[in-house]
Amino acid sequence: MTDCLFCKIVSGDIPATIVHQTDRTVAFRDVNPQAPTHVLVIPKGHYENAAALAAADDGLADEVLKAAHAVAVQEGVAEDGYRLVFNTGPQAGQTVFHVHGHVLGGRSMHWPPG
Ligand code: DGP
Repeated sequence: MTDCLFCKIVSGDIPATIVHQTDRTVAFRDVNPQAPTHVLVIPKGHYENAAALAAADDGLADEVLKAAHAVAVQEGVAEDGYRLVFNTGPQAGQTVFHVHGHVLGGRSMHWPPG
C-alpha cells in the first residue's frame, strides 16, 4: 500500500530500528515508547487490523504471534512477563491502520488499561 506508514518501514523508505525479522514479519522499536521495551511486530503484507489478519487464514497471524514472543525473549522480558496489544479500530486507540502488535515489557503493568 503506497500510503501506509508501516508499509514504508517494510520497504525501507522510512527508517526504523528493526530488532527482528522473518520472511513475512518485521519488528521495530516504537518511536514513542511506553515501556522500557516497546516493539511493534507486523506482517510485511498490508492488513488493516487484527481482524483482517485473522481472516487471511494462511498461518500469518500465527507467525506474527510467534515473532512477538521471539522479540520478548530476545529483549529479555519473556520471563517476567510482557503485554501484547493489538489496538483494533479507532475506539481502541488504533492510529496506524497496518496491523501491529505492541510488545511491552520491562516494567509493571496495570489493568484495566486506559
Ligand atoms: P496504535 O495507536 O496502536 O495504532 O499504535 C501506533 C504506534 O506506532 C504508536 O505507538 C507510535 C508508533 N509509530 C507511529 N509512527 C511511527 C514511526 O514512524 N516509526 C515508528 N517506529 N513507530 C511509529
